[in-house]
Amino acid sequence: MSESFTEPPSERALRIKAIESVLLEKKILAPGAVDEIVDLFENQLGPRNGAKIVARAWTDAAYKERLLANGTEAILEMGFAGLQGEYMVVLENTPAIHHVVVCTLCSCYPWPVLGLPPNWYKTAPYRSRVVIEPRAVLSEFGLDVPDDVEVRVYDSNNELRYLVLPQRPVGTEGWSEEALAEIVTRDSMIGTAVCKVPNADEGVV
Ligand SMILES: [Co+2]
Repeated sequence: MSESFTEPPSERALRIKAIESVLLEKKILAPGAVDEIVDLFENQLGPRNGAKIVARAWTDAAYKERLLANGTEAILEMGFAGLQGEYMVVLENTPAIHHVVVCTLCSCYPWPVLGLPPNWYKTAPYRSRVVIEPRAVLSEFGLDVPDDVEVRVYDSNNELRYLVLPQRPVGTEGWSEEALAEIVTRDSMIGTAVCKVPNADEGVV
């Protein structure tokens, strides 16, 4: 919690803060509004759409088939489409293959299903390193992919955006679609995490 342990903000962050301060001072912006909007798009609204897609695919085999055959159409079927999601391809993670998504050129990201990209997704180290040493990068995210699982890196671009369909965790048999959607995280749909049953690891500590 101590301020003294936090990194100094980046130049861009400082610039944004400065703009925010001016807008607040001129009473154009309500205090906290920017943080709320960013949080809404980055963590709440955006990835919740993708989570609904994943939960549906986990519980409806026919839907999953359509989703993998034509991501754009099947995602539209759930009501999600638009800017930065005009052409979608869904990559299914299996016990043998783990997919992870990047945009090596800039920060292409499927807005209609994931919202705004997290900051790390836009950084040069992630964009370059995940292609060269995906296992090492995933490990830094806390995800150690077993050696017998193949890691495939997909590079997004202007025309094409990817959504990872994570594996359904063991122990979720009989769960409702709504309950399943709750455990689908943003990072699991980028491929830098896997879905877990909450508290499944606890008790070991
Ligand atoms: Co891009």
